[in-house]
Amino acid sequence: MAAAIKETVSNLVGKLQPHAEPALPEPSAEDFQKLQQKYTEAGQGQVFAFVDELQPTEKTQLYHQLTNFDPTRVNELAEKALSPAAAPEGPPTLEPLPDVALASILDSDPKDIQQWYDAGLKAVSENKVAVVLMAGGQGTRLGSSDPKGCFDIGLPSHKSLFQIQGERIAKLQLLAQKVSGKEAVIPWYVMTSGPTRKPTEDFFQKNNYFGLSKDNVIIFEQGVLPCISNEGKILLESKSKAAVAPDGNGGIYQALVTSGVRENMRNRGIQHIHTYCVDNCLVKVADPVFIGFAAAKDVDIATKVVRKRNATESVGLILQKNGKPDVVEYSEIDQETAEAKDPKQPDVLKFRAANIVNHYYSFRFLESIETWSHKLPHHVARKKIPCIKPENGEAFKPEKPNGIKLEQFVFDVFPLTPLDKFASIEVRREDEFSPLKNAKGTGEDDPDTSKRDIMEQGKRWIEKAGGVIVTEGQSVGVEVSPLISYGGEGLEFLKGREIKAPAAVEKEE
Ligand code: UD2
Repeated sequence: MAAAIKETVSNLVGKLQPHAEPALPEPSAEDFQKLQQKYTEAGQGQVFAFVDELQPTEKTQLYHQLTNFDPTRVNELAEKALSPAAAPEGPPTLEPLPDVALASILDSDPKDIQQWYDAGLKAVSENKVAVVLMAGGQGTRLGSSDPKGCFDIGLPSHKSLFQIQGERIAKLQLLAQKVSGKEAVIPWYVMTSGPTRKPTEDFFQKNNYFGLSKDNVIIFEQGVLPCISNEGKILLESKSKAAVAPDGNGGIYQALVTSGVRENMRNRGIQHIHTYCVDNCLVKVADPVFIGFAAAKDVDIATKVVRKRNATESVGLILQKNGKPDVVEYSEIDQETAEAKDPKQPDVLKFRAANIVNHYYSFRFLESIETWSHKLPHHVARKKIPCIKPENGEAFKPEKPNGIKLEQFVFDVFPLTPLDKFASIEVRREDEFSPLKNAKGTGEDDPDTSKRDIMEQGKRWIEKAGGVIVTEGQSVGVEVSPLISYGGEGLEFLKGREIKAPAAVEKEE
């Protein structure tokens, strides 16, 4: 009797409590039992260890979360992750990319670059270009709890990374409009993860989408994967919730399909997609040169690289693995390969094409996602995962890694492309790559280096246009708003003018 009363009261209380999310439909006892049996048979029954203590709404939440995973698949991934089989064919052969797949802005004919730019801008003016921003990562190394795109790197304008990127899109739309005489739209698809979705949506709304039309800024969410103990068991975050983590930036492919973003692109007639990393303050969003370069080569995938700073820089390496284009991530490269020297130039690294998370896809390639996305490997990150102890439900905050997070990498799709449908192009680091990875004061890839690189770029642009920078004190250059110049163009009005640095050029006088 008491249990019945308790059930009735909790049901009533359950209905009275405000729901942040729309109430999930309560599963039937039979459906719940079926799910519990599926997990138990897969040896993952521990996720139901405390189900008898749960309120009906908690049981419903647990049910709906767990129906998203296949415990048998989780076991396969855990098995592969915890006891990886040695590659039957032995260690892979690694070689730098062949010249046929490696162009470089540094030594390209300026006429070619201008042709690529014109073709790319034309594609933008015909509304064929879209942008996907990967913003689901959590800025743990940066020490900020906000999504990285919200970060203020300390520019005179105090613009966030999201605002800088949004204004570059706005400016490029205007440049394209000048070409075609009609409105150009570059849809901006922003991929978030569980932890970054709401704060990102709030930030975009608060900033009125940085002047873009909200119809063309679509925020979507990537998937999650369960966190797994070192014994291969799904960990519980609480008695009614499995511990989960974003499925890596390689989760983008499934997310493009399940979120309806790919369909939205199809309906808009998109043909070219630029995908990039949120923390690179110099990123040329929807870069017309890059779009024109990839379109001219008619490739399915293209990627920008910069010269690796040194053997230990935390970047993936674009190379040829067993004859296919591929990337070896910094967390998985052996020291010998990282330090190997070019036989023809002994003081240059043999593997020096650094990945900068700056990729191009043809839309036709994204139409084939369902045929290969399930083949992408999962990478293992050994982490300290707060959870509850399965034996007694006590909270456990580990001092050392107590389990693994599985994530997919966006570039693992590269080997699925034949070399003649793949291209990479080397760009200047000082013009295109300054990642924000570390907390202030680290001295490398931190807010101060981001600010320095933007201000110095503005200084170079102004001096190239004939402006004169008058330095006061320890100037670090000039911030040129993206709304004034996308890539250094249109600054002729500064010819012969003196600009006291540090400063911000926000409007055309
Ligand atoms: C990334 C690259 C690395 C190198 C380095 C340079 C990958 C897998 N690795 O390493 O090769 O280029 O950057 O900056 O790309 N993200 C998501 N969802 C996730 C995880 C990450 O959207 O679940 C996004 C994240 O918001 C960022 C980008 O992917 O925009 C790269 O993530 P990161 O900065 O955590 O990657 P990092 O620095 O380990």
